[in-house]
Amino acid sequence: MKSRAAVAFEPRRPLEIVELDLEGPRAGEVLVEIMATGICHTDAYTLDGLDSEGNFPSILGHEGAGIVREIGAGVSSVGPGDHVIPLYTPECRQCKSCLSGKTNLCTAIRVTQGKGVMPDGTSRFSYRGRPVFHYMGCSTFSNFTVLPEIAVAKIRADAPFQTSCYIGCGVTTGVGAVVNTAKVQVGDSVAVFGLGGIGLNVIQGARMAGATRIIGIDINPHREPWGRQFGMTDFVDARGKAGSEIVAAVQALTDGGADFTFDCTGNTDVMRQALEACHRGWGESIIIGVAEAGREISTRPFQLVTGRVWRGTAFGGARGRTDVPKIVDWYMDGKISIDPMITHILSLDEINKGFDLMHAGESIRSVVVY
Ligand code: NAD
Ligand code: AHE
Ligand code: ZN
Repeated sequence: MKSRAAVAFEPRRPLEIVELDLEGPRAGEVLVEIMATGICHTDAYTLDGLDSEGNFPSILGHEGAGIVREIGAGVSSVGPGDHVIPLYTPECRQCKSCLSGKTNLCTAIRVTQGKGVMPDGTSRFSYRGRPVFHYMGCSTFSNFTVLPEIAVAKIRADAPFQTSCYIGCGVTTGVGAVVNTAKVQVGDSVAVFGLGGIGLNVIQGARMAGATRIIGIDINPHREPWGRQFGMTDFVDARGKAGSEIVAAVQALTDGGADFTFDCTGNTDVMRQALEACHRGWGESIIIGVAEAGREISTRPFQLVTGRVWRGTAFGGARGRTDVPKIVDWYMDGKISIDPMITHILSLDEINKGFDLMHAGESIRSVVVY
């Protein structure tokens, strides 16, 4: 069949909207009509050539929602007409990681996913007879995509696509980092570095968990009202400040350091600030941001010797097929808010504008509606 898609032919070039060929689902796979997709900073990072797993030409996008249109042999957990969210972190419920109960990082298809192909090693997408790579196992910048059955979460049919797509990455990552990874408790203090599409969800997760002091740090002063809207109690304007000044500002607001800090920037210098801004003896700093290939984190070992913990989280520690439908319920029940964060609705033809808005700091989330 044919599908309209925004193709990343080369790094650092605008996406091109083309009609390409899409093969139907093979055994264990499903064909999904994507109804809406968010644009996450990780898409921009890969398009900018900063991803060590970046494959080109490829169809980016990993924050979608859509409808199953066809299933391959042996598929039993979803059927045509079901509403689903694609999962870049699948949940096979059979691999060592899934069975461990200790992680959401299912390993069933991770190797082929990183190579931009389906689990059988081939791509379903082609353009003018040449294969085009999948991306993060999702490729939601195509109107139709093929996904492994274990990489779709079935969600309720009354959830709007153009907002619930954000649960496919940003919402789950931010809220999940608080509730699943950090396990923030009532009365804790939290500092969030970077108040974009992820950081604001960390803030709303912290408010939901009952954190009393929620500090936001950003180099974009326009993010202050955004943070306050979702529960931030204090703002540190990081413009022109040295890392040590930012750490001192958080320490001053928290009697020595926050119980939990979160990096939502992908900047390794900020990751260090976040670690050093958490409390001596028990503070935990959670890395959410994805840093460009070749970058490394560093700090004095003394920071860890004195009891700070450095951790990371992917997809907010969420087990996709199990947890995503619950997060959709939280949204539909008004426990978490999404609508105000969708600042721009675009057509597929306008998708490059979404990247421009992100880089200019003008959007929280742009969503392409097909
Ligand atoms: P975004 O562009 O919407 O937001 C980034 C924010 O960080 C902006 O508000 C920006 O002004 C701020 N910022 C930039 N440099 C800063 C600095 N030096 N100090 C303080 N603030 C600074 O991006 P996003 O979509 O929120 O994504 C944030 C990061 O999270 C990216 O690195 C993305 O790749 C990553 N991410 C990780 C996961 C995961 O599962 N671990 C999931 C989604 C996104
Ligand atoms: N390909 C990158 C890894 C990027 C990365 O860490 N991705 C996150 C999701 S970001 C969503 O916006 C993730 O899920 N990580 C776990 C995993 O298995 O990739 C690189 O550095 O090579
Ligand atoms: Zn993402």
